Amino acid sequence: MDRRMFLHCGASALAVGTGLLLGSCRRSNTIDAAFAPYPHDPVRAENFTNPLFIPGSEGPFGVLDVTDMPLTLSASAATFPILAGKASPFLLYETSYAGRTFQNPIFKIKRGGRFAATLHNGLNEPTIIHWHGLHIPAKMDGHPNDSIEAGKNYPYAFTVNNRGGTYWYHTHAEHLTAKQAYGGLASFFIVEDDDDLRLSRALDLKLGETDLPLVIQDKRFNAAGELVYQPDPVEKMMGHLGDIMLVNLTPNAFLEIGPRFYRFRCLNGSNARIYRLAFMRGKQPLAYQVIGTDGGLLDRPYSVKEAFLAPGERLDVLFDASQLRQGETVFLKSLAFDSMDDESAMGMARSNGGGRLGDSVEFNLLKLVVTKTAQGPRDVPTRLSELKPIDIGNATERQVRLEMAHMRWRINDETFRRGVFPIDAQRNTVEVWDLHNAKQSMPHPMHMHGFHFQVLSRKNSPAQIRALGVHGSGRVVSDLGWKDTVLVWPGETVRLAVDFSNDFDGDQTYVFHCHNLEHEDADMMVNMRVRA
Ligand SMILES: [Cu+2]
Repeated sequence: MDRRMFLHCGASALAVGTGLLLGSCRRSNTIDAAFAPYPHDPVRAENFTNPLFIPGSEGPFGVLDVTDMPLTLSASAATFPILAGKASPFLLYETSYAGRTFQNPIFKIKRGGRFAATLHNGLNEPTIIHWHGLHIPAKMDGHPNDSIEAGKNYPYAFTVNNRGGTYWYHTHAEHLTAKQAYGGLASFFIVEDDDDLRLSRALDLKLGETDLPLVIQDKRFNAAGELVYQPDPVEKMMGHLGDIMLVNLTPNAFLEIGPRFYRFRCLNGSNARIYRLAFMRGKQPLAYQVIGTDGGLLDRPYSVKEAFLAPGERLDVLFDASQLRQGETVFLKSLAFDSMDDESAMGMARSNGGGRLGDSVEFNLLKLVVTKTAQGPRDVPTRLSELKPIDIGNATERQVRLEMAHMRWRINDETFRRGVFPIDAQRNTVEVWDLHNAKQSMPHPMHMHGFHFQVLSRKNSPAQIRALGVHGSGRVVSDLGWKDTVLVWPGETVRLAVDFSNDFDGDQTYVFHCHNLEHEDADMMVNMRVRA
């Protein structure tokens, strides 16, 4: 028994002894070795027979231009057919406009436009919406303290000054985020600016046709095809993994494409699963170009063959299907990787409804088949946008430790408490943060509300991250550009710069938290106050 195994079993025995955790001391690779096919199993390519759900101009994920157009958004319980048309309990944001109704509308807005919406809580428990990635006053941000009771309304009104890009919105109710987001309360918020329009024109990209938002999620269903969320104590601590992969809520999805460029705006909308995204022609990974991250377009396209995407993060990519023959098939996959969960001191492999699909299994997300013939422009612009580095000349340094103590994940020894401000910053100052993840830990996707940051470097990264470095600073492609969520692996130190400039009235209290939603709900979150 090696040291790590010993830690596992020791910690498990301790956990069982204290009644906090139940389970055995298996390692994740033991579980994966037992992988067996099941209905909708994403490992089997032949299962991919469902047309990908494409956002239209109404209905589920309908695209709604909300520039200067107030609306009412109601969060409510509904049913939604996901598996083979079987109705499943689901939570939806609903709105209507000009005779059209929308469920989980994809909001589209021009940079500088005014957004106004009243959230109506039609659930039987508190909720609130967080506009993930938007630079808006704290009162508009969906702080968990602002959760509203059932039947109540919350007014939102703000100007969207963010760069063009792929943002999103989702529930942020205190201790209920994981359950409600998993249940369905999430969609895209797309901001358009001149850089975006220029790219769309250059490659003749159209939202809903050749420019496709793809929300990637893993979920579990019962035998009746109903969505199930019943995390056990281990999953509450490690994060909840599903075994059926949904892209735009389609299990085993395929998309018919033509020999041209496609823009895929990938959003990891999963509670806890990390994806290692690659486009595979058989066993051959095809290069694709990363053009944007959380906060919009990069300075130029970066050609890669794979990239990690953690919960909350976005990766905007161009895929060139002109390299494929008619009838040829390519899979967007998540490649196998070391989840590093078992570095954690309490060391339980994440169980998974029988342990069918762990991170060391390679599986498919979306099948692309070339059936169309229409070609498109071939010249990807060499310049996409301008990225101004944050001036860190006078920056204040801040150390942020991520670790577990007394069976809880903590940020600088803190868990979330109202009225306590472990991160207290000053408006119009620049800070440089070192996010240190403990060696005995698991990967934590850390999300900052209200402000975007720039990743400066990665140190002590695990080999699977070092191998993907695109700069001497150890950064990987998903670190480039403006970020609101960054994945910090066990033992790693991620250095970032953040500029707290804002012109909002008074002190602003946001949160900084882990976007593994089970971690968030277990209070791996702190108030982040920016004093006026
Ligand atoms: Cu975490």
